Amino acid sequence: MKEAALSIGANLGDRMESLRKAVAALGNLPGTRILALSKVYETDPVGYADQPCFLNAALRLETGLSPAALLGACLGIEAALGRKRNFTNGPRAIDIDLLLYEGTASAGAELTLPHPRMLERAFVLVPLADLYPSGEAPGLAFAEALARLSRNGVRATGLFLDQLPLR
Ligand code: PH2
Ligand code: MG
Ligand code: MG
Repeated sequence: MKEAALSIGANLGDRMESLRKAVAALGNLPGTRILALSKVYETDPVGYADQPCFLNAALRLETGLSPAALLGACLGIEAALGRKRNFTNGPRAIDIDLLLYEGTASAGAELTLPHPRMLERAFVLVPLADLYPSGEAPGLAFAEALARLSRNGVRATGLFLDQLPLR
């Protein structure tokens, strides 16, 4: 089994329901188990400002799937949950991003690991720090990057994905 860290986000429709369904679907992938879930944060949009706030969270899972298979599964879950691809950084019903996979560093047309923009994004690193409080994830030390980022646009909601029944 390999350990992976993912970021999930939603800013259209019932955002919490979308995150919950994404977690349930990830946990149902073959040979895959959710290990830990971050708190749920409400975050100001980054990259393209004129859109609703996001709910963001992060999770750790263990899986027998390869990085490419896991990425494909994430895209499939996004499609099943009604994601329509419109424009870069635009609004979406659900986004599932593969951040880290077992310390792998690789660059490809489809997938780069660690996720190439994660160290610039408080909406990724603040939830990730719930999972790795030391700021050391397998293959990536992110404590310094997190310390440099403003947390202004990232607010804890008091919502938790793991206290809700999964359907
Ligand atoms: N995702 C983006 C672009 N901007 N902003 C926030 N707050 N949260 C996101 O998940 C997000 C974003 C592209 O994937
Ligand atoms: Mg994304
Ligand atoms: Mg994405």
